[in-house]
Amino acid sequence: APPARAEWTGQVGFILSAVGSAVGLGNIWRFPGVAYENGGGAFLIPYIVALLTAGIPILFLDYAIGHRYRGSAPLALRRIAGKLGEGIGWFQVMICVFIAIYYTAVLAWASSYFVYSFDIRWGDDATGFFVNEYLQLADAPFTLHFVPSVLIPLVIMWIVTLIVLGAGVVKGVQRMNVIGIPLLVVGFLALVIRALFLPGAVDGLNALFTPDFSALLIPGVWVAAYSQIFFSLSVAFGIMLTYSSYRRRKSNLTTPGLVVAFSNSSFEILAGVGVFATLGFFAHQQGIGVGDLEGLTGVGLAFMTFPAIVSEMPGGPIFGMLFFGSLAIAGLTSMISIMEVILAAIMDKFGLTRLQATYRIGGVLAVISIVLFGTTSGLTALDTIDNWANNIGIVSSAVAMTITVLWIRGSGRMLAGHLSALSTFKVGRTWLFFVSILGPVVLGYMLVATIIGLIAEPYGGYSAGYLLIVGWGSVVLMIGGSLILTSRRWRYNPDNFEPWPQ
Ligand code: LEU
Repeated sequence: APPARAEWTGQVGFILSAVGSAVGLGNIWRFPGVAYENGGGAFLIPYIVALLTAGIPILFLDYAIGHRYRGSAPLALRRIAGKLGEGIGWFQVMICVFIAIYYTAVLAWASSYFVYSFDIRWGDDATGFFVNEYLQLADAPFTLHFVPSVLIPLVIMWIVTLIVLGAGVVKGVQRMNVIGIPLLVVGFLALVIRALFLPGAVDGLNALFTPDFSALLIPGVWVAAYSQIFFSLSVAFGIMLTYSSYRRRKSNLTTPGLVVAFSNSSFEILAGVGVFATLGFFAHQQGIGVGDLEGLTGVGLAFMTFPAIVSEMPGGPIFGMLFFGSLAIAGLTSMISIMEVILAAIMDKFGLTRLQATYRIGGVLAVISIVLFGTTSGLTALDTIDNWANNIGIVSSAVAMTITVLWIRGSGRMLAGHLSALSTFKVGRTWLFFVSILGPVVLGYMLVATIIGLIAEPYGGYSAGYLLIVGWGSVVLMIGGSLILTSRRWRYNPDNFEPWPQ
């Protein structure tokens, strides 16, 4: 028989770990830029709609499947929907493989910049420093020279991640979150409060929160809101499913889910406030409007614009350490959850021990990540893979999972009953409507729109050949990988099993 499944020590350990996964790089560097680009204050409407109609409902679905069928994504989904379900589970694992490889790179940069903040190492030209001295970006992608400034923190981050995972669900993952999350909250609150007292802060907040209601008519704004919610809440690609498979038999499922979802969104909005207050200060320094600043999104915001601001600020080193320290802790606790999806699946299917899975599979991924991102090829591949993994990978996975579990298997009512059995917050028709009707239809539409958009207009101005290999190629590898993994033999019969009634 397979070894007994690990269990969190209780509800608090679970909630902190789930919050640790949800709150990550997505909240601190992705959200503020995405919100700003998609209508500022008006983005909050699609964002809240996406949270309530898809984020929370699919979070509950992940919880119900993971808990009732007690398995990693491929195991639990196989138990509910046979080989098709297993294939979707492995597809979710493959999404995590791709995310893991680049997520650690950003984490490594954040930890370098934490150290660099002590003496503002980047000097007066933050952009030049990041691109030329720190990353040493080559002109063409795919030139492989190791860059020690990135290589060293990258190797350290992989070692830390694998040590935590190797120590197990309770002694590693839970402990890391129980220590990390309070630290993150304190550090980040200090940063936001400081930012609010900077001259010009109010202009920044106005720039973020002044609504542009015409943005609500643009479909792309809605797509951006839904993808942001999935990535940020860690739903629909195996993470919350895996974490809830470690909960005890008698568990309140929906109430902690609401705590996790609202904590994550509060943190996200707080990050928007902190980042934009800081940008307001920067615009004020230069005597321009916030709207005229450049580099407000993605990688540029955190590693070019922010360092430049830190250099101009009284007490800059402390501010920089708080910012990059928060980014690193938030990123590390999320990185661990991404890897746990992969390791749990490998342990379940092939019967490896946790240590074997951690060092073998984790080791291989670490090497790939280090070769790709510890070298001069770095930045370009990262944003391309990020775009395809989120907007195509995660959205497809949500559509495939809801259609299979709810339409093909028709398990909606049973799962609603499972969720409500011991929860103070009961779910019923409204939940079923969101996950089984609105979800697949709206998300399916978004997916088609995104695919057409990506074909019509080359992403980020890259060449078609590059996008074919790196962008679409990633999706082909995800599908291929899941087919191969699904075809392998199980070490222990996965169907020899009784679902948990609560
Ligand atoms: N939810 C995480 C974040 O917002 C990402 C996920 C891939 C673990 O950064």
